[in-house]
Parts: sequence; C-alpha cells; structure tokens
Amino acid sequence: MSNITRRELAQSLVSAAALGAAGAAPIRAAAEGAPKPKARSFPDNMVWGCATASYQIEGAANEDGRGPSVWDTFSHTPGKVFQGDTGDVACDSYHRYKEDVQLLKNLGVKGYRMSISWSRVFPSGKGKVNQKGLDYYNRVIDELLANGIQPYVTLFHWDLPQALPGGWQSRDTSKAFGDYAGFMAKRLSDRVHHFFTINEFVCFTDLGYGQGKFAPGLQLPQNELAQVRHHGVLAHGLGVQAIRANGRSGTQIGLAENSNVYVPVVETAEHIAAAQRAHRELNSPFITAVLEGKYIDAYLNAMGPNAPKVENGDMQIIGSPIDFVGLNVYTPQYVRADSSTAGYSVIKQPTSFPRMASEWLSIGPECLYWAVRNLVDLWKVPAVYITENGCSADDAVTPDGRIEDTDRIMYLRNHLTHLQRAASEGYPVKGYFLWSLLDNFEWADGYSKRFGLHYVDFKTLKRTPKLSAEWYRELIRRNALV
Ligand code: GBH
Repeated sequence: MSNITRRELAQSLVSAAALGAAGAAPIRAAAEGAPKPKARSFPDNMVWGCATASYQIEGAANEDGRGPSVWDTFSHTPGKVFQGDTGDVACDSYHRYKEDVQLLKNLGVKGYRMSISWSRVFPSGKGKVNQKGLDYYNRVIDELLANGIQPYVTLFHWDLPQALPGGWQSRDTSKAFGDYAGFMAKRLSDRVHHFFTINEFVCFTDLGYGQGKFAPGLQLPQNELAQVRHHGVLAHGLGVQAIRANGRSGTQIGLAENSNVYVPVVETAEHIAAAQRAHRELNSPFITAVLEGKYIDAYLNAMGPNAPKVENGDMQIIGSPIDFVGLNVYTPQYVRADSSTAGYSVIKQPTSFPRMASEWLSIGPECLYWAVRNLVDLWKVPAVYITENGCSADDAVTPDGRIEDTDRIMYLRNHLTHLQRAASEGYPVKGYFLWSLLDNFEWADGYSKRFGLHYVDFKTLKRTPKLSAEWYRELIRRNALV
C-alpha cells in the first residue's frame, strides 16, 4: 500500500465495486443506451471563435494619434474602477496582435470577434480620420486572414469618443455613429463579411447613465435615461443603414446584444409561454424595439411620462432589417406563469445559487438554450451567433506554471451542452465566440476578474494557455461536446 497514489487507490476501489456487485450488467446496458457520438455534435458549418474588445485588450491608449474615449476618462477618475486600474496598457495587443493571432490559430478557431476603437480611427468621433489608427485594424485583419481566421467586427463596444459633446445624451452621437459605421464598412468590407453595430445596449446606457457604474458614470433621471437608450438603438439602426449603403453586397449585419434570458422554471407549456412573454416585455427597450420596429405597450406603459421622445421615422430606422442576431449570454433569470396581469413573474434568486468569480455571474447553463429559443420563437430570426459566453474564475498558477481551470471548463461544457440542444432541435445556431481569448481589463472590476482562455501576467504581459484552452481546442477539433 505504501507506494500507491491516492488516485490509484480510488481507481482500484471503483473497479472493485463494479466487479463485486451484480452491477456489471446495468453498467453495460447504460453504455449501450447512450447516444452515439454524432448526437452530441454541432452543425457542420459552425463557426467557433473567441471574442475580445478594443479597450479591454489594446492598450496604447495615447499612441499613433488615438483620441480619448469615455472609458479613458472614467478609469482615470479615482474611485471608479477597482484599484484604479485603467486600459492604458491592458494586454498590449496593439503591439502583440501577431502573438494573439497565433493563440487563436493554436485553438483552431475559424472566427475572431474583435472591436474597433472608434476614437483610434476618429479621434474626435467625427471629421478627420486618423490613418495610423485605421492602419492598425488593417494589419490585424490581414494577419487574421493570412492565418485562416475570419474577422467578425464590432463597431462599438462602449469606448465612445470623449470628444462627442453630450455623449449618448445627444442625438448627434447616433448620427456620428452612423457615419463612422459607414466609413468602416467602406474600408473593411472587402475583407470583413460580418459586422456587429453595437455591443450590449443596457451596459453603456443604464449602467453608464442610470446607475453610474460604467462610463461616463452619470445617474440621470428616468426620462433622460430613456432618451439615452433611444439614442443607442437609433445609432444601431443608422449603423445598419450606413453599412448596407457602403459595404460590399453580401455584407452580413447584426448586433451583439445581452438580452435578459428568461428560463421557464419548469419545462411545461404554461411556464414556457410565460418565459417567452417575459422575454419580449422585459427586453422591450432594446432587442424587442430592434426586431419589431416599435416600443411595445409594455415599455411605454411602464415608462409613462418618462417614455423616450421619438421623432418621425426613428422607429423604421431602429427596425431596419438585419441578417442575424448576436447574443452575449452569461446568466439566467427564472420565470413562472402566474395569475398577475402580466401573466408571469421573475423568481428571486436564492442566496445559495451558485456563481463564478464575478458576483453577478450565476451559473444556469440552460440559459444558452433559452436565449436562442425565446429569440427565434418570438421573432423568427434566421441566424443566431452566440457572440459571448464564458466566465471569470479564480485562476491560480501552479508551481510548474500551469493554470488548471477545471471550474471554467465545467461552466463552458455545461453551457455548450445546452447550445448543442438548441442546434439539434433545428434552431439556426451559426457560431459561438467564447469570452474571452485573453484575461483583460474587466471594466469596473479592472484586472481583478479573469475571463480568458489564456492567462495574462499583467506585469510581464506573458500569455499562457489555461487548461480550458486545451479543452476548447479539442471541442473545436471534434465539432462535438467533450
Ligand atoms: C460582457 O458583459 C461584455 O460585453 C464584456 O465586455 C465583458 O468583459 C464580459 O461580458 C464579462 O463581463 O456590476 O453588478 O452591476 C456582460 C454583461 C452586464 C455583466 C453588466 C456585468 C455588471 C454587473 N455584464 N454587469 S454589476
């Protein structure tokens, strides 16, 4: 016994148990009844990828003529970001993008979702182009293509040019976004075939202008916040039209939205219907407005006198047809049918509900299935990309330099099981972009929360693949659950 390892001991106990009882037959029967490997696979053309965003990874905040964004200002304001962290250096991808493309290549991904720093290209948000900023994105895109990876480009991931007067409180910002989107489509659509206008409306509107947790850190009254939201969706619509007008024909246009995901508490017809209704009504300022081209009564009634002021033609612009919807999915909300006027209620989360390293990141893997199903059942969306899914974890480096993030693998495997369910039921799941390629600047949490498949040592900027990178690579290689 003295030389036996604990693992060997455990294994010998397991086989002894299997041999000892008359349990051998049931074990074999279960294996025979198990689904064939094919049943756990993803659609043939599934685009596997990773996602990042400009301010979170690029650094080089003052280089080659980049203008400041609201996140530069916010992160440099004492007390706004954990320990005063800023995106000044971040992962330094501005200089290390070739290395990052090799990380992508080693994973075997077909796609990379990246965003453009608007103020790198237009330092003042509009007017004069900064050619050096544009050159950077040309280099990244060319490097990706040379390595067989398709760029999927987000035009706005919260880093609004600081120079735009009034920020999203001004309708002019929506117009400036449209102009910028059209310009980028003209310059990039020879090589970029998929554009996302905007990432996650609620974060730069409600969190930035309502709660003040994100840039620019304001706490406006409800009516002004509603106007900010309106300018956000209006910018999206103007962006869609501008990309259509300026991009090559065939350019695919969508957005990356983090609708709240309403999961039926039990999978019965009445709870499913209640969750779907909640999904439409409680996402009404954003995805519902975009896909229906109107603010539904549930939103207008809830806002009353604080409802947004809408000009003639705005809703048609907001509802401009798009080619796909991108969903960023992290957490569930559970809904049950009830006898209230609304017909549903959202269940309060128990305090013991499990979560990952970020406070908000509750683990409910079936949210990936319901995010897709609610969206497609409600609005017949023809193509869905999961534009973000992933988690923070308390990654530790072992003495021999490894990061064995079995908790992240648990999170990912379980979520992808539910995405596989959606695809196998015929929902049009086209791709999945894991958040994130690298540990990076996690907004108000600074560098304290790690979401990467690659560990970044923020002192040396060295990247190390975590165990989850190995796992994702194998999943991609098989195009099936592992
Ligand atoms: C995404 O947001 C972002 O697109 C991405 O940039 C980000 O790095 C990633 O997820 C991981 O967070 O402080 O309690 O008010 C995900 C949705 C919405 C989750 C805002 C965090 C703030 C919670 N995020 N939320 S709180």
